[in-house]
Amino acid sequence: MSKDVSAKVNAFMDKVIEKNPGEDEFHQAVREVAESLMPFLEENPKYQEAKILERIAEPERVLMFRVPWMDDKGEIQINRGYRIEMNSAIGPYKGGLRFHPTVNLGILKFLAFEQVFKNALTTLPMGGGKGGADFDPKGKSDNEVMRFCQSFMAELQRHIGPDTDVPAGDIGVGGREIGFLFGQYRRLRNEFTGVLTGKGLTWGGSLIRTEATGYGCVYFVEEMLNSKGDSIKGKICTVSGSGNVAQYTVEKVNQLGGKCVTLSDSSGYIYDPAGIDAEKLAFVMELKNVRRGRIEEYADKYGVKYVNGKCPWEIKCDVAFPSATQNEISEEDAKTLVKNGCKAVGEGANMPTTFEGTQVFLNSKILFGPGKAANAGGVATSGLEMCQNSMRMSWTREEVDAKLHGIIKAIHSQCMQYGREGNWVNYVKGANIAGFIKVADAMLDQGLV
Ligand code: NDP
Ligand code: 2IT
Repeated sequence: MSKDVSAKVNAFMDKVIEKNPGEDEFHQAVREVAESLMPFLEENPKYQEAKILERIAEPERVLMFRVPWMDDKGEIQINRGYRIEMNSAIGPYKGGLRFHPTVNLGILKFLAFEQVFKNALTTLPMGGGKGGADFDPKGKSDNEVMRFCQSFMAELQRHIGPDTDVPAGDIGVGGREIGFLFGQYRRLRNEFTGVLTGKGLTWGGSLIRTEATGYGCVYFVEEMLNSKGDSIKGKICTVSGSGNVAQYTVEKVNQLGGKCVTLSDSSGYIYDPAGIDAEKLAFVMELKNVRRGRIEEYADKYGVKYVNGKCPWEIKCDVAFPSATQNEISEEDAKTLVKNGCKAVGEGANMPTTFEGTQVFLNSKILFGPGKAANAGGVATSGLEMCQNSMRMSWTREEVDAKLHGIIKAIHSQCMQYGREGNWVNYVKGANIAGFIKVADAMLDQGLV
């Protein structure tokens, strides 16, 4: 980047930081996009004159609210709920809800900002939003989770709707939570609509939505590898996390003939050099989705290594699938992965690589699929769920999977179109520019909004 362009990024970021103090993850996400976009904006002054980037970095609306609920002991608990309605230029706000004790305004703003670009890439008409609460579902009974969800929705319901804002799951919000949230919305509003996605199959959910983020991420990596005449088949893969995204990443890698050798949770990781096959994956699903236990149990059950307090990036692999949380791959981790011969990274999680780690991947010119492209299969299938709800129809598993696969291919092509640099593709730049153009053009068309 020229000195002049770099000075423009810094000047823009100084203002963002001044206006949003202490929101480190938000600054990080905006900086990555600004760095990709600035040279493009220099060549396309219409976007600069209309201050589109400055407008996109400012949420349309931020909601923060009290969530009081009563625990099983009869004690009153108070959490903080949020919904960031970031951008609705191309469709209703759309994005997940995260329930995790680390949730704060800056984290949700980074996630909502990423979501705007990601949703634009899906080719579907969805704006960007994100929400959640600093509630920790770990160790809570089903009844406590239900009472929390009901209180959360008692406030959120007045701000959302099938044509306004359509939340879904994210960390700590899966099928159980979406059920409690939907039940409360339906009761308070006396309407049965597609106001949430990730619903159960008997009450408006879509086939493949549960699998979609993991499947989509593997499809995206397969596209990147195919573009180099290679494929997942025979590849050793490291996966972090052991929740929704990680589980279905392992399932799809297995189907395509690769081998996943790690999984993790916030306590540590397991290393199974023989590979996490279908039977072991079924154990993980029962452990994590039903018993809600720790991944360490896998090591006990299958007699493999468990490493406490670390992420799996020291394990040699061909492909890495970070699928737990933000900033889980440091600069050092990225260097280790590249040194050990890692050829491709598919970001199942949102912004799992630090800013410095991303530079390592880009400089080494490996195939690096950033979250807003690689994990867009989840929200894309949410878009397909909305579509089925509007039609009051449902598609078969094969139909939804084929549409998901087509969308991932389209995202990959958009990244190639805008990210090609010689015979290498900078997918970060490609995803940022392609996502930006769609939203920016809609904003230009719609006047000063
Ligand atoms: P889940 O809650 O199902 O699983 C999260 C996993 O990540 C768990 O294994 C959890 O471990 C681990 N984890 C969470 N927070 C931390 C942390 N602070 N440090 C270390 N490990 C952590 O969530 P998902 O699988 O749905 O989400 C994973 C990632 O994928 C997130 O970044 C999310 O934003 C992203 N994503 C999710 C989509 C979806 O459709 N669900 C779509 C696109 C992206 P533990 O059990 O110990 O907390
Ligand atoms: O980060 C994400 O894209 C999600 N958590 C899924 C959002 C959605 O609306 O399905």
